[in-house]
Amino acid sequence: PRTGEHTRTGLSKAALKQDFLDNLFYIQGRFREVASPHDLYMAAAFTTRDRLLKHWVESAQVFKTSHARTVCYLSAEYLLGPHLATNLVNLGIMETAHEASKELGLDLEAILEEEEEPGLGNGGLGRLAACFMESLSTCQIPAIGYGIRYEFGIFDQAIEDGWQVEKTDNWLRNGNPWEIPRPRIRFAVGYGGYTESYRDERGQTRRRWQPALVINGMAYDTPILGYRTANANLLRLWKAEATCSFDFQAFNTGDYYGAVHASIQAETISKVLYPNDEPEAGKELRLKQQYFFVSCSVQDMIRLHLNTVGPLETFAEKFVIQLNDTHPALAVVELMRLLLDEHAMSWEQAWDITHRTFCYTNHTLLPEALETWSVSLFERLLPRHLELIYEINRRFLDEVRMRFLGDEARVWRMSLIAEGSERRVRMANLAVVGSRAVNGVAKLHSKLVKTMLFKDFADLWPDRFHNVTNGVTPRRFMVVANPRLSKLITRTCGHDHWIRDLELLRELEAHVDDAGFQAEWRAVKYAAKRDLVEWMQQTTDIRLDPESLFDVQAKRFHEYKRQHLKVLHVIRCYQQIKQGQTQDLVPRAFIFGGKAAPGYFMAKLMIKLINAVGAVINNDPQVNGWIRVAFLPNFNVKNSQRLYPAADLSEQISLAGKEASGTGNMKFSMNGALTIGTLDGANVEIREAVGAENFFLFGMTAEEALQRQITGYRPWEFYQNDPELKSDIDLINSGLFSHGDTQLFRPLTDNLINHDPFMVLADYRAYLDCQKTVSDTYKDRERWTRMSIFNVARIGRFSSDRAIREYAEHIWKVEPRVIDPVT
Ligand code: 26Q
Repeated sequence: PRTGEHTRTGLSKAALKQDFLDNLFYIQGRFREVASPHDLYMAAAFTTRDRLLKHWVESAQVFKTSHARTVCYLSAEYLLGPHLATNLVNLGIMETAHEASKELGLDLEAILEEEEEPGLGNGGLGRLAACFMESLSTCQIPAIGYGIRYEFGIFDQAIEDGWQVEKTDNWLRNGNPWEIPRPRIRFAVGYGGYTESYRDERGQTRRRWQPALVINGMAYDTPILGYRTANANLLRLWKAEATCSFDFQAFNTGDYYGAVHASIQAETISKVLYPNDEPEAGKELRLKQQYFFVSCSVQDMIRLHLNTVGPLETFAEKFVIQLNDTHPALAVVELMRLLLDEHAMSWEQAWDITHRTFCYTNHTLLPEALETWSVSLFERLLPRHLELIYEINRRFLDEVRMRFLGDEARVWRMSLIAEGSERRVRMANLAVVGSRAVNGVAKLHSKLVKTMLFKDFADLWPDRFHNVTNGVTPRRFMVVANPRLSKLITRTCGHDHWIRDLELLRELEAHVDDAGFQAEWRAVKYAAKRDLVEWMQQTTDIRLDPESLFDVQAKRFHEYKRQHLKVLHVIRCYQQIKQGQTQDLVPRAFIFGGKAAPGYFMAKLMIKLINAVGAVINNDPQVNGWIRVAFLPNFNVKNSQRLYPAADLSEQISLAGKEASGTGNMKFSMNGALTIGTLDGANVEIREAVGAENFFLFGMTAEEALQRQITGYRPWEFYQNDPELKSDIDLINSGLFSHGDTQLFRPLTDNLINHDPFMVLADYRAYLDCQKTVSDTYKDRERWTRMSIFNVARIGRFSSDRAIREYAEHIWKVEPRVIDPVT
C-alpha cells in the first residue's frame, strides 16, 4: 500500500492485492494455492465491499446528522444482477483490479463469472428499481430502498424437449457477501385477530388491533454505491422469522412439532418470489408478503424519524415514499394505522401527513394486471386495515359526491371497493387516493393513465398526474456489459464524462461519417457477436454465424409482447428460402430469450413453438446458410449483458397501447442495435430521440388499435385474405414442427384466428414489409453503421440518472446531498 493508505480502503493496486489475500485467508480460510474459484470470488467481493463500507458508513452518518430529506423507494422486487463488476466500476478501480489480479496470477473475468445474481424480481419493474437505486446514489440523493429478502428469487429456466422447466434459484446457498445482517433491527408484524374499542389513559375512546399471529422482520442491508461518488445508499431487505424460534408453552405441553411448525410458517412469508408479473386471484401468501415488508419499512421510517428529527408532525418533510406499483400500496394504510392507533394522532393530521408523503408509479394499463384483493381475505388477515380503508373511502367518496352532484356511476367507478358478486379492494384506487403524485413510465403511457385508466381521478385532481419516462443505468448496461464499445466511445470523445452525463454521447455525431470510426464501430459489434456465438455454442450447442444479422427478442413471455408475431416472420423466411425466393433476405440469426410465468399456459406454448420451429430450421441444411433460430435459456441480468452488445436488431413489437414503457428497448439501443418497433411505450420517445430515419416503425397506433377493437376486430378475415399469413399458420398446424402432431399448437393458432386479443394478424403484413426494409438496409453496411452510431449518440435521455433527476425535481422535491470523500 501507498504510505498512509489503509489496506482495507485504499484504491492502489498494492492495497487491493494485500486486502484480497487477507480476505482469502481470514474470511474464506484459504491459501491462494488451494482456493476454489468460489473462494477467489468471495475474497474479491469482500475486498470490494471493504471499500464500499467506508463510503456507506460515512454517508449514513452525514444523512443522519444533517437530517437530510430522504427518498424511501418501496418495491416488492429488485432485480439487481451481479454486484461485483458494477461496484468495481463505480469505485473507479476496474482497471486496477484487473492489474492486481494479473499480478496474483488470477483471471478477473473468471472471478466475475462466479457470481450468482440476486434475481429478486420478475422483469422490467424489478430491474427498474435496481437501476433507480444505482442512479439515486450516482445523483447523490439520500435514499433507502425497502423490499423483501426472498430466499428463492425468480426460478432458473431450463429448456427440456423445447418446453420451459423451472428450477429453484437457491441464490443464498454459497453465502451473500454483499449483505450485512442487522439482528438489532427487527419489527413485529401482525396478522389476523380482531379489532376493538377501548378507553385510553385520558379517557378517550380509541380503536386497536389484537392480531392473532405476530411474526418478526429482520433487516439485511446492502450498500449501493454511486458512480465515482462517495455517496452510498441503503437497500434494506426484510426476512421473516418467528417471534421466538421456540414456543415454550407449546414445548411444555408436549407439542414440540407444533412449535417448530409455527416458526416454519412464519419463515415462509419471505421464502419465495411470486414468479408472475400479473396478479393471481386469491393468493393469500402474496398479500401477507406485501403487508410484511410494508409494515417493517414504515415502522423503520418512524423509528428513524423519532431517533433523529423528533416528533412525527414533520414526517412528510423528512421522508417521501415512492410506491413501485400497487404492490406496496398497503403502506398508505399502515402509516395511517401507526399514526392513529400507536401515536394517537387525529384523523385529519394523520391523513394530511400520509397524503403528503406518498407518490405512486403505475406500470400497467392491462385491466387484468390491476391488483384487487377480496374483502373477505382482507377482513381475515388485516381487519384493522380494512376498517381504515372503509373510512378513507367514506371520506373520499363524500368529496366525489360533492364535486359531481348526482353522478353515482362515477362514485361506483372510483370507490376503493369494487361491488359485485364478491366485493374487492382496488389497490390502484387506494394508491391514487393516498398519494400526492401519480406517474406513468413513458409519455404515451402517462397520457393513457390520465385519459383512460384514471380518467375519473384526473377530472377530480388534474395536477396529481405526471410523467417520468423510464431510464436504465449506463454503468451496467454500457460500461460493464460492453467494455469494447465504452472504450471506443471514450477514445473518440477524448473523455469518459459521458458515463455520468449520458447526453454527452451526442459528441459521437461529429464522427458518424468517419470511415475509420465506422470500421472500428463495426469491429466492436463483430467482436461482441463472436463472444455470444462462442457462449451460445457452449451453453446450447447452437452454432450462429457472426456475419449474419442478429435479430433479438428478449423479454418476459406475454401475448401482448407478441413473440408469436416474430415466429410468424421466422416461418415466412423459412418458406421463402424453401421456395428459392431469397432476393429480399439477408442471413439472420433469430435469437429469443425470456421466461414465462409457470402457470401461463399460452406463454409456455410460445416457448415450445420457438424451440420446435428452431429444431426444424436448424436441422435443414437447405436453409442453414440463411437462417438459424436460437433460444437462449434463462434470460436474466447476467445473460442479458452478453446479449445487448451482440444485437443488431431489437424487437419491440408489442401491440400499441399495451407496453407501459419497456426498458430493454433502451438497453439494446445503447449498445448500437437498431429497433424494429410499434408506437408503444417508450419506443415513441426513442424514435423521436434517435430520429425517425434511424428506427424501423410499423403497425397500428394505440388509437387505431382501440378504434379497431370498438368497431369489431375479425382476425379470421386477415387469415382468409392473406395467403402468406394463412400458409404460415397452416404450416404450424400441419405438424411439421411437432412430429406430425397437428393439435399441439392449436390453442395458439385457434386463439390467433378466432380471438387474437393483441391483434397479431392485423399487424402481420406491416411487420413483414418493415422486415424487408430492415434486410435492405442491412445490405448497405455503411448506412446501417451510421444508423447504429446515431442510436447510441442520441440515446442519452434514457439514462436512469435523467429519470431520477426528474423525480427529484418534480415529484419528490429533494436535493442532492454531496458526501465528500474522506481519506
Ligand atoms: C402482482 C400481484 C400478485 C403477484 C404478482 C404481481 C406482479 C408482479 C410483477 C405484477 C406485475 C409485476 C411486474 C410488472 C412489470 O414488470 N411491468 C413493467 O414495468 C416496466 C418498468 O416500468 C415497464 O417498462 C414495462 O412496460 C412493464 O410491463
